[in-house]
Amino acid sequence: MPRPLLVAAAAVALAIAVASCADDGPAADPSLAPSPAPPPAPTITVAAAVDAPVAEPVHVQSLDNTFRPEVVEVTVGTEVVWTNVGRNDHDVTPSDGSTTWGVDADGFGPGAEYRHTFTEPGEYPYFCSIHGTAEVGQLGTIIVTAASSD
Ligand SMILES: [Cu+2]
Repeated sequence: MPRPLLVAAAAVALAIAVASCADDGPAADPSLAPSPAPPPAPTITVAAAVDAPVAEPVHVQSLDNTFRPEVVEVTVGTEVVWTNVGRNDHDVTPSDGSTTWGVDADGFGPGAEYRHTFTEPGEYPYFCSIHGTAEVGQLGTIIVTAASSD
């Protein structure tokens, strides 16, 4: 093999090697390297805001044979809890015939509890049908007022 050809071949090989070496530039460019994904933002769960502080329940005792206190005033959304602290069965019967609240004697024996939350302002008279009528005897009234704005 003539010597000049060998030198030329070596030069070509060297040129290829240099070119291929220079060609790997883009991969080495740090600006093109994929950046690690940012950590996900922490999820913060906030409890639903409550419009007004939750009022404590208001208690009415059923004695033999009165409701005490006989008249109770609460704001809308306040739970009323009747407790039969007597020795006899009683009931809570809405005087206007409403069936959306009240409890009969089967559910309101001695020691029993009945709870109701009034959602509309108004006067809610009631009685015990065992020991009274809507006009006389074991009577009570729940007066529900609009929620205070503070
Ligand atoms: Cu009664």
